[in-house]
Amino acid sequence: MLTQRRLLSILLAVGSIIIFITVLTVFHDSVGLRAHVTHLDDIKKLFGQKQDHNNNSTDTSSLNLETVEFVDHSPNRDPFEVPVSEPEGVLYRAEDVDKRVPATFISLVRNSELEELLESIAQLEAVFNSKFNYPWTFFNDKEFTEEFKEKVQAATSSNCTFVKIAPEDWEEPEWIDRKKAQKLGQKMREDDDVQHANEQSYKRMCRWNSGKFYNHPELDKYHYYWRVEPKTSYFCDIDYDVFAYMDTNDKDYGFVINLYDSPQSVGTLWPTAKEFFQKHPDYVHDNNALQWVIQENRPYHHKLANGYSTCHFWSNFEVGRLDFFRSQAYRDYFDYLDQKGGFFYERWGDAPVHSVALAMMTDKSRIHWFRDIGYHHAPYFNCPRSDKCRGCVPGKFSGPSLGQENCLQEWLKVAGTA
Ligand SMILES: Nc1nc2c(ncn2[C@@H]2O[C@H](COP(=O)(O)OP(=O)(O)OP(=O)(O)O)[C@@H](O)[C@H]2O)c(=O)[nH]1
Ligand SMILES: [Mg+2]
Repeated sequence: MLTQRRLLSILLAVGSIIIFITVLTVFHDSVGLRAHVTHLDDIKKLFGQKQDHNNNSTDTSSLNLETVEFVDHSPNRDPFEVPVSEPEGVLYRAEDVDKRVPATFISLVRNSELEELLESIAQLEAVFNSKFNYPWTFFNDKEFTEEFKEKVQAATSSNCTFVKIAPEDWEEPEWIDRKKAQKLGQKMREDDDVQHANEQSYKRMCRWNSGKFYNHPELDKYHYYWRVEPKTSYFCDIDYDVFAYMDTNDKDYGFVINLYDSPQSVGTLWPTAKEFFQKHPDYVHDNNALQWVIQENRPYHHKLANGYSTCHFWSNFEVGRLDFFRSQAYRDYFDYLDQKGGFFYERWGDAPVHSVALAMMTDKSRIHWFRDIGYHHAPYFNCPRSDKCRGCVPGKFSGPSLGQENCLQEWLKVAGTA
């Protein structure tokens, strides 16, 4: 009897343990499931979407790119009034030869701009590159002349490479109606006074800078580029390796000037980009700078550009990580825009095209304002308050009538000063 009772108690105890373990497992699973669902909910809230990974199509009708909540990171003081020094963190110097990264200056330039280009090269060599010896790569849709090559090579002790762009990378793709493009460009120039709108070569230049340069085999060996134009000035000594700074700090892009664009030139750029991001919400970065893209401080711009602030990084200066542009995401983005024809039927500039992509597809902390690099391309300046600079007025952005074109405050509001 005693033995039977003991057996019964043992069975009861074992049963209880089994029930306890089963309950615990179900509870654990349900907690796990809840966490998972919450995570999905968060993602959906962020993108306002339903994803179907099985057939690779995405119902994104409610992807919200119209409004965004953001934390205001505006600096306390006008950044143009603040003394400027080198960026924080580890900086590599001329003597750190083993810290050089694969990088090149690039310049798309015409033979006729030789003298103005030599000016730019001389200044950049003086303030930076005579210390670091990064190579130069020059691109042209025509053959460079011997005189051009000789004089340019004589302006630097670094290696220079001269590249002729293939016609298929330069000219209109076959789906573009050139007559229509010419007509629309003429109209945009006459009716809206959009500069260069009637110039075929300008539009080709913008398209090449938007979607072609990074694919050129001559750049395959490089990770970073620094774009240089003729008729530009560099006012400040740069005593650290800018490319190594980009690399060490995981930066995708560096700019000096942040501007509003001519809204007529990009009338359908943002609606087209939005369409693209609706189709590829997975390309939209969580820590994006959407607010900078859609802010409405200049209602006229916002209206004519159909919801785009027109703010952009002025791309005649840019230091960029080539793999950002070589990524599948950027390639898909460019191809989508290219198919829509806006490089020729409007006058989409490479600056807003790069800028919208960067704002949406990378972490905004990977975009750096080189506040310490003094720069001028008419009619705008970046002139730091620093004893490393000379030849420009500290804090000056432009002549008096163009101050409203500065969008830097809007960028800093969204991204801070890092
Ligand atoms: N090879 C070549 N280079 C070009 C052509 N069009 C423009 N570029 C170059 O592309 C860059 C941008 O052209 P710019 O004419 O300076 O354009 P922008 O800066 O918007 O206009 P500006 O205010 O006049 O300087 C410059 O480095 C030019 O030399 C072209 O048809 N062929
Ligand atoms: Mg220029």
